[in-house]
Amino acid sequence: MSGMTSPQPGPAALPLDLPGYAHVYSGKVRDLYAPLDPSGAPRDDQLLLVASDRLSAFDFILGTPIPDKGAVLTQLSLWWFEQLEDLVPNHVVSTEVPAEVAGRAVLVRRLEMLPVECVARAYLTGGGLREYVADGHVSGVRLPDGLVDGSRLPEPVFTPSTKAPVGEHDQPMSYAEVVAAVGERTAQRASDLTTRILARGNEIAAERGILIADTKVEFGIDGDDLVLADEVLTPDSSRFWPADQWEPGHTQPSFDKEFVREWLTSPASGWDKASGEAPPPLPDDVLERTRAKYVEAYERLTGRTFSS
Ligand code: Q0N
Repeated sequence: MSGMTSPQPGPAALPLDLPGYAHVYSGKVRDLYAPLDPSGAPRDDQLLLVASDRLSAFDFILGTPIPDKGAVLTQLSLWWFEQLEDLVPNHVVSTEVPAEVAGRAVLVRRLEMLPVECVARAYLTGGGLREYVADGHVSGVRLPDGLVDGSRLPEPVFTPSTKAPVGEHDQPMSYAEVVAAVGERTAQRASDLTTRILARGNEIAAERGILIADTKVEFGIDGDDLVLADEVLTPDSSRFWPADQWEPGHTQPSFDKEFVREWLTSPASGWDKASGEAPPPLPDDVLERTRAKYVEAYERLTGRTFSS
């Protein structure tokens, strides 16, 4: 399946016209802009990271944006950066951003990014479960016998993957491949930090009724330091599960996408995910209930009220 493309490989939306910024990159959900210096040239030391309201489901970017999703995830990520400050430095420079992207953008330090998606798993599901079923290991780590979909692992495991271009899927990397890409010392620090970020995240989230099954983080290098970049411990970068519904042995409901997945796979949507066709627009009630789940995750985790 390597190199197989998704139905929507290209940018999902036109870049914004932000005065004082030049568009540099669009991912599935986030866009990057470079601030322009007084001469009009793009600065090489900073980026504006803008979170959109786009939602991906079944490998499609849905045509219906979720109101406030970009702001909720940006505010959640900023809160996590603070909770993690004693563990790892982060790329945030300022939350003073253009009015058009208020609340959903951050000015960040431009770093030399590691060419590795740093993933850690605290519970077994998805690709990790498939590896375990095949030979009892995930990412080279032997796990106990008898684990099932949703089982909690004895401790978080580092399961790195490649950074695939938009439209392709990340592929698992062995630890040896990470070492070959970034060197032994950086690989060891990235592995250690990634598992500690997930462990800290779960200590905090468990008190608030949320389990974080796994997470993907990105690091950049600044001199001798590894710096946490991108977004951290959001529902887009992590699998959030409602703790009170956790029941190993089957696929766990997703904290945020449950209503979307349920509706898209129900006869009511008239959509067949095997058809290759784009999913239909979401009905208002599914949209509103999904927005409410993002806000609920933010409010439960942070103890703050979300205001748009
Ligand atoms: C960053 N991307 C693009 C290439 C593009 N702080 C940062 N400094 C430098 N770069 C980035 C950040 C952040 N955050 C660049 N995303 C984040 C995404 N990659 C994807 C793979 O292809």
